[in-house]
Amino acid sequence: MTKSAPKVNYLKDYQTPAFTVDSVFLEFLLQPEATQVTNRMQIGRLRAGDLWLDGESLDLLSVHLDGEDVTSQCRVEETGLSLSTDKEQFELEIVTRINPEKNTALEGLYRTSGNYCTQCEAEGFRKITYFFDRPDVLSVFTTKVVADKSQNRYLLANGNLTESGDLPNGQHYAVWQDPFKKPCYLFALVAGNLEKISDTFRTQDGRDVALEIYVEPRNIDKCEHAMESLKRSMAWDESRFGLIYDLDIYMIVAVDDFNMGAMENKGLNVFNSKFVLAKPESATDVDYEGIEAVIGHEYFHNWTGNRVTCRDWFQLTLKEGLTVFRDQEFTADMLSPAVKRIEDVKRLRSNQFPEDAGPMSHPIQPQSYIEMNNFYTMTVYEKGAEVVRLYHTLLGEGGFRKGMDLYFERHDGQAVTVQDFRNAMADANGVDLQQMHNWYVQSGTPVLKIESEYDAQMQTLTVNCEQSLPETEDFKPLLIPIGFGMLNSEGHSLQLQPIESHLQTVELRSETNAVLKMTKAQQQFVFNGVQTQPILSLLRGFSAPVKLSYDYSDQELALLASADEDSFVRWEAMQTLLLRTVQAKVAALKSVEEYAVPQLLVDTAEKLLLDHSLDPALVAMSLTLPELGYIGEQYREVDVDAIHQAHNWLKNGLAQALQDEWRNTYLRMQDDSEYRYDKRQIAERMLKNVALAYLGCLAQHQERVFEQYRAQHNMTDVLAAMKIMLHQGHSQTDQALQDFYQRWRGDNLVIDKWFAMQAETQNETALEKAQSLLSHPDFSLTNPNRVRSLLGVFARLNLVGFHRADGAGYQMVAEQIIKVDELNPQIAARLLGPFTHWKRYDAERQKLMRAALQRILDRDNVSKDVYEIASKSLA
Ligand code: 0A1
Ligand code: ZN
Repeated sequence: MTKSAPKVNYLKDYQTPAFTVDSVFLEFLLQPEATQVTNRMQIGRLRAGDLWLDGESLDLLSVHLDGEDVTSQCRVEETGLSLSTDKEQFELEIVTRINPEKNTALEGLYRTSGNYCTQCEAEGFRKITYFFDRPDVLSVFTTKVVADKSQNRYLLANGNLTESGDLPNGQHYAVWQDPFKKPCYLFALVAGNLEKISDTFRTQDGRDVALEIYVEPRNIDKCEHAMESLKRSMAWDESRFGLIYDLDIYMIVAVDDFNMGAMENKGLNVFNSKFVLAKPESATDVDYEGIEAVIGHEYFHNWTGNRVTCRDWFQLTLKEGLTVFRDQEFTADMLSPAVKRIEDVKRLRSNQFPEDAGPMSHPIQPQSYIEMNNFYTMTVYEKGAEVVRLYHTLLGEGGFRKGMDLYFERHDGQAVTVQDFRNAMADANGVDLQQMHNWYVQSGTPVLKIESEYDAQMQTLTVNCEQSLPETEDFKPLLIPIGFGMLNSEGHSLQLQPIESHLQTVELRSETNAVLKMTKAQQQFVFNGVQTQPILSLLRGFSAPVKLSYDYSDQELALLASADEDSFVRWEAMQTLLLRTVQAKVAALKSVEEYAVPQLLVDTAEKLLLDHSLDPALVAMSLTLPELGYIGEQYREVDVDAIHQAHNWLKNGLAQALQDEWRNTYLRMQDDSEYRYDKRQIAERMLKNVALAYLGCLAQHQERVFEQYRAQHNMTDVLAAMKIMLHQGHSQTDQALQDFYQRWRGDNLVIDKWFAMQAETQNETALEKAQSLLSHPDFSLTNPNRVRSLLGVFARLNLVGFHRADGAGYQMVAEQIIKVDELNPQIAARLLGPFTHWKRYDAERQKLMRAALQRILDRDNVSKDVYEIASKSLA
């Protein structure tokens, strides 16, 4: 908490550590309000100078240097402790006291549902004890946990259990040893009355690893999918990357109060329960997929993050971009690569692109930060993963694997930089990847402008490409692989023949599929033997995180949507047609022009619905209207009401025009068999529920929606039906909402959905609804999931309610952010997101949004987290 402007940290100021901590012994005497932590470190000197240890909100009890009491010689400041010594090698023992019960920021050691747990990334360890809280200080940790036995059946920490037993006064203890050196951000401790499910995994090299998932007793029936996901992750990392698990035990703990998704602490992952607990009645397909992905993500960190870690926090994308790429590939292999790719592109475009166009825009390797927690962003994670994917696209699966192997060979046990990763990729393949550096240091979404010229006489096609970064002077060209193909007017792929001099820059992946390697600001690619004017298929597979600008006609898009060999391009073409239609309607609403849904759009949609050879998931995604936020992105000034109106208009229009097809599709996709999490069932449910959403627009099909709710077949179908009822304002909505609440009260994750679906519903009373939910007995400002379900969803997705013209939406959210900031700054800072885009709205709304930001900022006790985001957005 601070009044004067807080300190800024710069990458350029990086200095290697002055000391090493070879080993550390920690002892925790757990008490809810007064936990005593003894920290005994074996320290070695690397450079001359005083000792500085990071520490925050700690009660210092004593300090001993090689057994001598030096407590009074320590200078204790708000952010740490310093001590003068010129010893080369010494033991330092520090005893502190902390209060886990009062810790509502959920960083360091805190309590959740009466249990103890920790969160140390990025800089939480300093709230547990004084330490070198930086990722390039790696130590061997031994942890002894002592606690009351009746309240804490399990005592867990990183590594292998080496000792345990009973103590007097109803206490017991456990000692855990982690043989692998690690930075303190990977430390974890958990204690409490949990229950576990156990399994084993036999590694490729024949070792049996014990797998354990710990949850609150009431959730013990919801762990199976997480356990299966873990085993699949372990097998996948062995087969795809040759990476084998290294300890004898792997533990996962699910907690209800967690700031993020999950945390990869060595051998003891702590998870937001949202990414562990599932059963068909209470979790959707999206939840199941999320669990598999996050379990995979944290598991994959064991190598990309833990065995090889980051030198400093500016390198965060080294572990996160790479691990997200790995979890994306894992999900793609488990389900459908085509579907997964589209899901990831949607996520990137609706979340990362806006971030990169707003005041918090930063490169995947940021150059400075005030509060590191603010940089766990879509940019560092998702754009970072796209950049890792570029290496994969450029080098191919085999080349990428060679690079990974060399990376581990060189850097196992080290704390390294993104440059080290790039060097491994380059050296393993004997190629120069220096230009990739430009992706790490420039922010903003690049624009790739393409024009083509067909010369009928010469039968050549020239593709002119130009890249730029809006608002970046002195822009350095990026290495951009462009997935490329050509179709004739019947939709058949054409053979690609690059001219002789372009054989280096056009890499043929098959006869009809190429990657154009763009390295210059402007570049030409020329093809021979093109007999008719072709239709271009561009950026296949979304081969780079750019905005493509190419002047397609509607007819070309319609053809691509049904005929291209690349599923991303097919999806994209259909989405562009839908987007154009909404945009045309928005324009028409502002004039007095009439505008009808174009027949070409209806025909193309119909064609997709009638082509039963297509993957239902791809049809479903193609025919889902672009999100309001994404549509808004296309405008310099967002007209919320017009976009909302045009969106509904198109949905109704398509519902009417294709009623029979929607009904037939709905019936064709119905399946009464038992719920399974598999590719086919997921795809069919997806298409069925898209069809139902269109049918829900039509009065004569209302009953069908309620019927699906009543059938209670599984949560995917129940939730889909409820959202349709809410969106359309069906007469049975209140009845269903009440029924849903009664059925699920007490199940936190399902009640989160109940809050979220109401917070998301856009109508004239949206704000009043959100306000009334704030005083619902189940609402809580201290539980991050609940805060996100109501306030996060409302501010981000309820454009109509949040952006109400009178500013009441802004006011409500601002008031709550102020309250949250006093409890949990990290969560408060994340809620600010929607306010930061104030420049995109009309003058009156801009004024109101800025006023709200100012009010949030102008408080004596504003946190650094909130200060950084609010001040940067107002600047
Ligand atoms: N490393 C985790 C994400 C994470 C980051 C910060 C946290 O608290 C501030 C918690 C988790 C991951 O990528 O999964
Ligand atoms: Zn991660």
